[in-house]
Amino acid sequence: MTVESELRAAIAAGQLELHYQPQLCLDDRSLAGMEALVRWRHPRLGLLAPGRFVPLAEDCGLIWELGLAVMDLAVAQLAAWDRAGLQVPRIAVNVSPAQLRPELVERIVEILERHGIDACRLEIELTESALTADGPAANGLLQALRRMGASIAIDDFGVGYSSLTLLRRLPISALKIDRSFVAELASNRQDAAIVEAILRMAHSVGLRTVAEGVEHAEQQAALGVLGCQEGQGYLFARPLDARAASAWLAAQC
Ligand code: G
Ligand code: G
Ligand code: MN
Ligand code: NA
Repeated sequence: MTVESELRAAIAAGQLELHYQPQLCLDDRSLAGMEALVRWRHPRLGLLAPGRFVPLAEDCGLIWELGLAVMDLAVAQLAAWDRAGLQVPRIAVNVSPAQLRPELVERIVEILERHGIDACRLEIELTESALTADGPAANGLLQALRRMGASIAIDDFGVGYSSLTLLRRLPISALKIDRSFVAELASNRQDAAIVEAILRMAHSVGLRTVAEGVEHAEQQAALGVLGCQEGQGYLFARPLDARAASAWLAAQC
């Protein structure tokens, strides 16, 4: 079997699973949302990280099916947490450039309705490359997602191109500052200056800010001083499987 047909069969067989990483409000450590991160529970190779199969799915066109499976699992998990009385304001789902087809909006609406989840609790994470590759077409689709009620975050912000143009042109709700800028935030004055500039710019145009890769209390403190609203990283929690994420949530209450 080729890897492609193996992945196609794996999606159908339910071998994809999601892990979840909390995103916290930095002022009071309350939960802002959970980011869903896909893994492939491979029968022989064990648990595979997205880097092992997402690029392949993008190349062979399977990313459409994979993306819908991920969206369904993520929204279903949010509904399950609701039923369990575990409060999760928002679920963030990564979406690849190749998923930005017009039908995406109706498919997401169908998934949300089937699970009884309001669109305002869905955040779609897109990389800058997703937005630069296909400017005008992506813009129309993003407008439709916003009208539907979902929010849109730019992932890995700062490592791509034409960041400032994107902010002006596209209906973005939030910026996720790439973890490479956060890594030495507390010790490198240049990185601190870059993060400060990103935050000032983002807030001045009304964008919410999320810092990625927060690993140390010093980073959290520096981000708090600079006014970053949310943080995500090993300091708070690693990506957790559904069971561990539910236990983590239960421990927060
Ligand atoms: O979980 P991990 O740290 O291995 O994630 C690595 C990368 O894989 C992340 O940067 C994320 O953007 C990407 N990724 C994770 N889950 C998904 C997904 O469901 N769809 C897409 N397109 N990318 C994902
Ligand atoms: O979508 P994105 O590329 O941002 O996916 C998040 C990735 O970052 C996941 O692969 C996750 O495992 C990883 N990650 C999450 N928190 C941390 C952290 O604190 N430090 C580092 N180095 N990686 C992290
Ligand atoms: Mn992401
Ligand atoms: Na990221």
